[in-house]
Amino acid sequence: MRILILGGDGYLGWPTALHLSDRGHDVAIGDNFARRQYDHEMGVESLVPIEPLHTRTRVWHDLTGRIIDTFVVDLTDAPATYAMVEGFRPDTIIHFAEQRAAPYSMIDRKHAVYTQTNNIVGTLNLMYAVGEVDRDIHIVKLGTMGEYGQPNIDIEEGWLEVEHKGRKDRVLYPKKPGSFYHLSKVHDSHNLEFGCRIWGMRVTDLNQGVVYGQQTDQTVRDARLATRFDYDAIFGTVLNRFVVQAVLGQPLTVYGEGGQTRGVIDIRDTVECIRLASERPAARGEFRVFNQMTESMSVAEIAKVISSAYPQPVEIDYLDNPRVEAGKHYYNVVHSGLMDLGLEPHRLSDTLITSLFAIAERHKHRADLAALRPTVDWRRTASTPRAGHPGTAQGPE
Ligand code: NAD
Ligand code: USQ
Repeated sequence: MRILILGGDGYLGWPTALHLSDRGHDVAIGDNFARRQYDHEMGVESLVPIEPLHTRTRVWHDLTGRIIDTFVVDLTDAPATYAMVEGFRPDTIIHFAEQRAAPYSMIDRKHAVYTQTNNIVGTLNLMYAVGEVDRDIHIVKLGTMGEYGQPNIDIEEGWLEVEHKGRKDRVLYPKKPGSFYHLSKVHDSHNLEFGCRIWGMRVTDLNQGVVYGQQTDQTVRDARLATRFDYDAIFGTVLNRFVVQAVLGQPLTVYGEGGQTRGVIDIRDTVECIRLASERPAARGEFRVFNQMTESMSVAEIAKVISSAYPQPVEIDYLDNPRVEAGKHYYNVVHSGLMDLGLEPHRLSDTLITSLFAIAERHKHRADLAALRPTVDWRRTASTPRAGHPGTAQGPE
């Protein structure tokens, strides 16, 4: 298949590009390097050094003979987005290309507006490009488990059968997201489902849980193929952060009492889920939703697993929660769709955690302790994300 990976320079997009290229697909990447720009803006860096995209694709070509084309395109630029889709003519587009950090979207008005504009307008431009160029292109869109929030009923895979006053219907599952970032994903889902109804588009919306891990079968072949490993309080996700905190001898930062429960997934399963969804496209007019997670864990449980696996004593700090989110709640998620397509999940294991400790150990000299503490407060309309780094996102307004 010809597969265009938008956001292919990012944490998940890059290893997905390698995974699909390794399977023999013709892969191209589109990215505007916004993610590298946020690092400059916030004064943070991936713990594992990452190469420029042109070096990554050259190294992959030298190792395998396979070519990955690149398009430097901002999805909010409609003509450039159309030209990319028209020029590459993909069978499948995998869309990772959004601002994906909840704390970044909650810094202040400017960052909330930037996040929603970047994500929603980018996706809308992509939908129109597909609508005009070829409606049979299958869009595989990265959504998030956080679209659902933490409802007091079971979370189904995207759709809910409801009976109300004696009548029945099948509706998009009601959403209760917890940040302006997560809200942008809800708006995307609704726009895409509408595209399926009006234009007969083929869409798979992958509601993914929190990803952990850093290596895949392809990225380990050469250090220059490494993907990002974020540990700072804006972009670092919880399990990866706890691993780095343990190795640095810093307390694990549990927000609140840690009863908040999330779906989680190993990065090796992420790339495999994307392959499975791409190779078995949604039908014409179908808005197909999968819950892309393999297990549920509370934050306190994650902290316990990491601290027990680390050979030295690890302290756990229960901080006042800077976010507004349910502390203890019901959480039961249906996630059988990707298993039905053949996913064989990696469960969180001591082996994986030990390998993450080793990666963090190797690069710990690059860590900046000041970047570990949370600075963005959901209850305020403006936070200072970093002393000396007030935040300068240039979002269209
Ligand atoms: P990332 O920030 O590392 O990668 C996103 C990439 O998209 C970056 O390379 C960025 O430069 C690019 N991008 C952003 N806006 C763009 C635009 N307007 N035009 C072109 N390129 C643009 O994020 P990630 O962790 O790899 O996440 C990828 C996707 O998966 C996101 O949509 C995210 O919401 C979703 N997701 C991530 C996780 C996770 O734990 N990392 C979990 C669930 C869902
Ligand atoms: N948390 C802590 N301590 C920390 C960091 C986080 O207790 O040091 C808690 C948060 O309060 C939250 C949970 O851990 O309850 C998850 O936080 P996170 O930062 O790991 O993840 P989140 O903000 O939800 O966002 C990440 C990705 C996002 C993706 C989402 C999947 O950045 O792109 O959409 O995970 S999900 O959580 O299922 O919505």
